[in-house]
Amino acid sequence: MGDFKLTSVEEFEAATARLLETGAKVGADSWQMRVKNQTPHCKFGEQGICCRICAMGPCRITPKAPRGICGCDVHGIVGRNYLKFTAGGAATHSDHGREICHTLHCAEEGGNYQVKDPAKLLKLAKEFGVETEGRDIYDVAHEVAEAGLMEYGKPFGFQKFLDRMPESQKELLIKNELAPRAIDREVASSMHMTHMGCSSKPEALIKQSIRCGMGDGWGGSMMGTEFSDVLFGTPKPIDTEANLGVMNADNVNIVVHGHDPSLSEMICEYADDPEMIAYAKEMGAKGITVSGVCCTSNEVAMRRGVPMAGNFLQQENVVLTGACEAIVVDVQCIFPALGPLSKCFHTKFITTSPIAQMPDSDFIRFSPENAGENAKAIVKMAIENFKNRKPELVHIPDMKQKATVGYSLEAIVKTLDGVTNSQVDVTGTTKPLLECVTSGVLRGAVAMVGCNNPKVRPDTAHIELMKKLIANDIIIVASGCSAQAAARAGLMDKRAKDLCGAGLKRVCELADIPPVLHMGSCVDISRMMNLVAELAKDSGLKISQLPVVGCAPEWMSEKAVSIGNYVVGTGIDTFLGVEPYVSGSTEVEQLLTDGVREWTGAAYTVEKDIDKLGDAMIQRIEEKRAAIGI
Ligand code: MSK
Repeated sequence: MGDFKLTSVEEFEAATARLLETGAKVGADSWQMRVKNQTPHCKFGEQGICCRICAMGPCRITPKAPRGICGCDVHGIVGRNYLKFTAGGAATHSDHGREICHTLHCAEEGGNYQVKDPAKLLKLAKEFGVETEGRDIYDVAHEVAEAGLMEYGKPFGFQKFLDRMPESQKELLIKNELAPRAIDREVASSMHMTHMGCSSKPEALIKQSIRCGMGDGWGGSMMGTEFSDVLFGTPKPIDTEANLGVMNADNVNIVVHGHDPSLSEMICEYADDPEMIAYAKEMGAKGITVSGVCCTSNEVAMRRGVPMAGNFLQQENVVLTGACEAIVVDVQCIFPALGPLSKCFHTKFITTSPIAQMPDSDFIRFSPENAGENAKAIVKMAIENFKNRKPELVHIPDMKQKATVGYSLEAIVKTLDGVTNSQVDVTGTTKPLLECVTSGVLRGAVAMVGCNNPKVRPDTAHIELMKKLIANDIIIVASGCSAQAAARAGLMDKRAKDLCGAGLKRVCELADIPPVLHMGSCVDISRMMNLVAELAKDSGLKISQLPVVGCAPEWMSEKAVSIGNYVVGTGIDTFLGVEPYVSGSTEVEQLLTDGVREWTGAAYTVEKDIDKLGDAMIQRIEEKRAAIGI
């Protein structure tokens, strides 16, 4: 392995401890302190048995009070809470997708936003029935964007992207009333169903939770991904680096954080501008370093190779380095704590979206029309802030790993083409990957996704599970903060092949890939859905028969529940390391861990012990292999 060594969680923690010392010096608050203040958590909330959907309550279910004032029992209350949680997540991802549709609608030749992947645009045009012959590419782009926007409110039919599914899964969903209709309708129906005096039957509430999630995964998120590729390019393998050591003490450091690539792409564009670099030098810096946190980071890493400073629970750490001139955020997963924290340093906390406005921030409203001038203003603001640094507070942990990222579905198909000795013409299909799986060289695949959560020692579950799975010849596709945990540890370095079983190691060598493939941000879990759909179609199997599972071992957000629901709705067994708030209802628990299988072909497993969680996934993969006789 030469000088290659994974970075351990203990090393991550030592770096954080050192940064928290700086924080203590300046009187900064931290999530670690706030977790202590909030522990123990409310038991009613944890079990999902508190109802506050009307003003007769709030009602809490106890042995003495088994029903709320309206008479709703614990199963109805838990089910409603679960559906509301899902609707929050589905609305969030889908609104992100909608913003991207609007951005595409504003794209123009020579404008702030342009079409970077015309081939993908033409493919989408065909799917949406948009005429392309002899038309200007931007006319096509605008009509495709409009067709995408119509998916949010169309009065009839199902989500267009369901046509990408194998017929077997699509039919199963339609039969069980789980096929998503208009995206906004699924969110609105969920809110309607959970209103006082509507649904209290667990089956109905869990079914709608799956359907609402499907509207996200096969609707809003998928549009977020596909239309972003049209605008910013479909990712291809690219080298980058990960962990806090990517920040550079000599440079102006701009950290982008959030989810929407429309902002971060523009910031990167202007940070690379020779005029801006010259200005940074004039201000005493050697250059400009842009790095990222959370999914915005994933977006620009996989398209531009922009380094990843950290994931969700690292967001305060970037400010604690004392070397962050500006942390620029768009939407989702942004701690409001960044405002007061930035005030303890010279850092500018810049919010840009009307969706995510926070106290103690500089609000620079970003829109496709003003993107160029505002991105330039933000970069300038960061440069001019360099002189305000307090050198005695600067400490950037000297830790980073190399990573190869950018494995879109298209890139995976291309990269794995020719790995096998197949005589069949398999170009442009998933057949080489299937052949690796059916021959047993690879035992299967796991989609590792989701956040960090202080309930789990940060990053441990992601990293330990990945190590265990690759040692067992199971290839990983990763996204979101899970992908960043992998990159920071070194699991996206191609040299990590030496940690794999013999089969996966061979595949990594032949295809020249790392064992953990970075598929992008949270909305890009839709790429994984397209991948399994293609695998099922190319193999003639149902999705639920493939030796593939999903896992979110450290999840925390409403979006993660929406994702879990669409992964299960797609027919993929999903393993969680953090309990959803449903333990108060045996009926809801039973439905999620077993009952939904009849409707979708898959179900949830919840296991907090990481080792057992890994064993359970391996066992499920082996069971699926045995069931199809491979
Ligand atoms: S950023 S949703 S903490 S994965 Fe997509 Fe990370 Fe979870 Fe946010």
